[in-house]
Amino acid sequence: MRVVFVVDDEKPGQGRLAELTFQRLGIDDKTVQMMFDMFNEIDLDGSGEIDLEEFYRALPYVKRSPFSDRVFSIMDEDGSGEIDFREFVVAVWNYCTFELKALVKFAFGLFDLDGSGFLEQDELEELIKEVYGDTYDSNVRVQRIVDKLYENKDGQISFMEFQNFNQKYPALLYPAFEMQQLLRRRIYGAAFWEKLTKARYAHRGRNSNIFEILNDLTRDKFKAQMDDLTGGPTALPRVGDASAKEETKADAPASRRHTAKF
Ligand SMILES: [Ca+2]
Ligand SMILES: [Ca+2]
Ligand SMILES: [Ca+2]
Repeated sequence: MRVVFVVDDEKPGQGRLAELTFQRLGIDDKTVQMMFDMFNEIDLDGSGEIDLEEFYRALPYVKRSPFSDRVFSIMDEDGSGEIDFREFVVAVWNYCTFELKALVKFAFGLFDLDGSGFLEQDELEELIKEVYGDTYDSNVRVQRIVDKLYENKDGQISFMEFQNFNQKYPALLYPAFEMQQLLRRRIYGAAFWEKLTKARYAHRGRNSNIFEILNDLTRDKFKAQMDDLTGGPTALPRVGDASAKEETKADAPASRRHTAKF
């Protein structure tokens, strides 16, 4: 049975903050519903959030690794350990509206695990293993690309080098593009996302990242705005209790994410 999405502050990621976020991203009701259907499909136990186990079940071709755990934690914006509906929509929108260069930058940022601004050899190997999985060692074409990437390098690759390399050898990140295409097709079709992608970069500029777009729509800022409006603290739904201690803990991963390169 299809569950219709209704704004409900009692449910994590389905309250007013979610509604405002979807509006900001230019996602109409029909698309929200489509993403809600997908979200409910992944949320096997019907808890209203996606946990790590459900995440991996939804992606049976992904083998669990530090990298895929990192993808999950990036989606889990408030660090609650589960992905609520708002976090899900933001992540899907962000990924599906990346233009080529932004997708390359996203991949670069994901694998620059120590945040040095460069991909060191171990990070690069991790990237290739993750993107190509177990077939990496036996994939002659990928091996050749990797050898090329290491040629004349000082053991670290800057974003510029990485980007230039991708232009010459798009096969390196092909699986990442393919995943974007699959996701786009599954949700609303490629044409729809092409339109949103154009709108994203036309309205917000080439360097806009998701944090700038939603800058005043973070959980804490939204809460402060609502407090101003209502003259008192607003109870926002969150997992567990909203004690001050948990607030600090939950905020840590989010602020760390701002330093990641998207
Ligand atoms: Ca669940
Ligand atoms: Ca969460
Ligand atoms: Ca690095």
